[in-house]
Amino acid sequence: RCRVSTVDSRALDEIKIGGMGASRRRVEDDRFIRGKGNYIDDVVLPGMLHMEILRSPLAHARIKSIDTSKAYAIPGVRLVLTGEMMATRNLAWMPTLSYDTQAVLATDKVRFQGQEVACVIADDPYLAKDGCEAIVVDYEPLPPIVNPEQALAEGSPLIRDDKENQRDNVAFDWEVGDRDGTDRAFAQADLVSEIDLHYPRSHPSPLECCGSIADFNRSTSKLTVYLTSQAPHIVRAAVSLIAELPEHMIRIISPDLGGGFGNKVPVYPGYVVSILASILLETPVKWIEDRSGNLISTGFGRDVYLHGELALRKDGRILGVRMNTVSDHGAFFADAQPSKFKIGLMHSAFACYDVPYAHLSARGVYTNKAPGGVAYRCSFRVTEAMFFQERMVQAAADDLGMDQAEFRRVNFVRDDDFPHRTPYGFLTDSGQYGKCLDVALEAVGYEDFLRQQQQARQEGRLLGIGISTMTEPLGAGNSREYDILGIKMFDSAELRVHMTGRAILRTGARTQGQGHETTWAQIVAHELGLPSADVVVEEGDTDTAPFGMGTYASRSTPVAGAAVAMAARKVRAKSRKLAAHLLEVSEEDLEWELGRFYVRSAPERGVSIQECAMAAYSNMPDGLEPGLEATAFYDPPNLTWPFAAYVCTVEIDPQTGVWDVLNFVAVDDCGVRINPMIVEGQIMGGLTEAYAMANMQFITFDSEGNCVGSNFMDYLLPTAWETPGYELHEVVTPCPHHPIGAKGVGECATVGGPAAFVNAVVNAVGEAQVRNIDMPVLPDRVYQAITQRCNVS
Ligand code: MCN
Ligand code: CUN
Repeated sequence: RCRVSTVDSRALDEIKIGGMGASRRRVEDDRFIRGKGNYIDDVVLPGMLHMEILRSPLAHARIKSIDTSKAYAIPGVRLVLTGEMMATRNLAWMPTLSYDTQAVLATDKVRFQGQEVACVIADDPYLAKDGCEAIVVDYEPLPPIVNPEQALAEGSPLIRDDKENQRDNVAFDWEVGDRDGTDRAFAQADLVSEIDLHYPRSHPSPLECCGSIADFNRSTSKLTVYLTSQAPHIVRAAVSLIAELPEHMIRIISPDLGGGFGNKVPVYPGYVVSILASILLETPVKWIEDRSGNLISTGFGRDVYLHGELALRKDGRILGVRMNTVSDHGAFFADAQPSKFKIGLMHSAFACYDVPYAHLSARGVYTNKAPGGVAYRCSFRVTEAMFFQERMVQAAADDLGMDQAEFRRVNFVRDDDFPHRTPYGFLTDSGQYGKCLDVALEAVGYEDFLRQQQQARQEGRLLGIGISTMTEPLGAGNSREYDILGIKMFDSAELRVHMTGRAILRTGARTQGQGHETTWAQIVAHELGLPSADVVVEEGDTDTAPFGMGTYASRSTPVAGAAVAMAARKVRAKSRKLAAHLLEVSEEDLEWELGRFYVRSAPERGVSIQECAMAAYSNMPDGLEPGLEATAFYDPPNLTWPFAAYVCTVEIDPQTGVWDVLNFVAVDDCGVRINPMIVEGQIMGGLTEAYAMANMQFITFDSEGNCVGSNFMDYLLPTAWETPGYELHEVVTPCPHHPIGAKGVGECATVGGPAAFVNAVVNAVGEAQVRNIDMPVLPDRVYQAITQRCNVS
């Protein structure tokens, strides 16, 4: 499907070679859909042993003793590792990506249900599992803490008694913004709108769970680890620090990934123990996480409570914002996020609105739940930020008695107001917010729908419309402000053009399904005029890929993608020298068109990029280094700021509370689109996840800290049956600082989508009737809202 609207000859040339703007078919899908992918569980090494993890059945308990003798008695069991044994090698605890510590295997206490207590390594995975079952752990139960309220209550048991100076269950207290200015704004307000919200804990649930195969070779001292990671270079650094092995002796290979969605960013205990086991046994050790293990123990998303306030003027202008969040981090503060920002980029809220003052105070707490917090297509908690923002906006418009769309329009940053300083201090650089909203409202038939809604109400039918508009920061970093554990967030790309004009491109990003193998080649095609089919893309092997911070926070196109363009431009610059030599003119006399240099005064005299490539190996001018390769490191000047306007209409069955999506219109502006089809796929996938969170997904815990939702019977994934249809539109505002004008898009729909669904249901019930229904907006909650006129959580 070709979606180029201005069909000029340049665009047609790009389509022909599969360059920028071409909806090129995803090259990786051929192997994926034929079952020919090479995932972690497909990797089999000679002599490989298998590891299983014994997990804690209790949420909070002291470990009195662990008896492993019965496990060792099972033939085929080779090694049993406990926290005590890890401690003798100083590996019982490891640092997290947020300057906290996390138990690798529990020594003193278990702090959440599902925590790693011991590992058994055996000849096959079944024996290893038998071994786990034979281990006898004597626990002394302690009172579990399952929510922030309990955690912060007077006299509540201390979860992190392992930390020397920890006196309570507070992981951090953090604030940002202008407190005094915000107080002044509230003092001047005609009206203050308040709302309490909870973004529940949810789980990314990639098709493939996590796993690792560690292979330590004593004779070369080299450690090779196949591992499910969105950021292999960070893992290499972490392993080097944790295991005290030199970096050049560590090779992390992240093979094909069956989805990540943020689940595969952290470093998990299973990785670390499999590595130690391989070093001790001098044979490869494989650990494959099962689904329950994944759901109860690995990186979750959200779990944030908000008290939000907006200071409003009668005419609809927002004068100030106050946000007060409490986030539940589980037993360890293990979020992966930029070091400076304790609650991620939550303070990107209200970036699309022209608000003079804002203040955010954020408190993170420990509870007896699995750690994580930044996962599930969130871009460092931007998901929560935008959900809170758009729910606050809807409530405020209602308090003012103002039309939802009009309220947004009145407060939008205007097209000519860029660069714009957001109320919390980010700098946004481009966007056409009003236009995007207009396109969405037009597509959904806004005025018409409002009339229908009135009419329907008189007939006892409940129709609703929800809007969500937001600009979000994608693409950390710029190394001045963004780092993880001090490692600056830039990226790199390496391009090698062979003599026949075919090329290999490598980056430090790691695609998990986003289609980098397709789109990076398109960027090279656009810059060099090589057909994208002639460019192979490789990611995920730290021995061959140049350094990079990995794929998350939709940072690949903004950072690694920019590095790809810059590396290709270096190759083009060198090709120009070769072309000048071949054409016997000076470089200044040459012009460039897609794939060809020609002499300005004689356009018929030219050489193709392929001829330049051959010359780089066979006919280079004196003094010019042979070969045609380039590496570029890219440190972006700013984040990219895509915008989205999502509008959803729903109808509720008043007898049951079941709601159906009538229509969903999505207008995304992610700047220049490299591959429109892939962008649309990202948006549809993200909207489906948004729908899932709004409608069906949450992981809850009972009062004992038992995880309710550790399987797909309880934790629901949307299938084609439930998933609504979407109508997609685009607006293009190029990113002013990105080399090809692209902005990130991978998370836009998951970030902006949920509020559109929830706003629509609340609107259908009637804002006068109910202020809020917490996600997931289950039928019983909706029914309660209809019949009892109350807030429902
Ligand atoms: N793209 C484009 N034009 C643009 C922007 C992006 O053609 N203007 C293309 C890119 O080239 C890339 C894809 O869209 O092929 C997504 O790009 P980008 O927005 O840069 O996001 P990332 O590649 O960094 O992907 C990360 C993002 C995150 S953080 C999560 S979580 C997530 C998501 O992507 N996980 C996914 N989408 C996913 N999609 C799949 N299939 N699987 C996951 O695990
Ligand atoms: Cu937060 S999930 Mo994605 O950034 O890997």
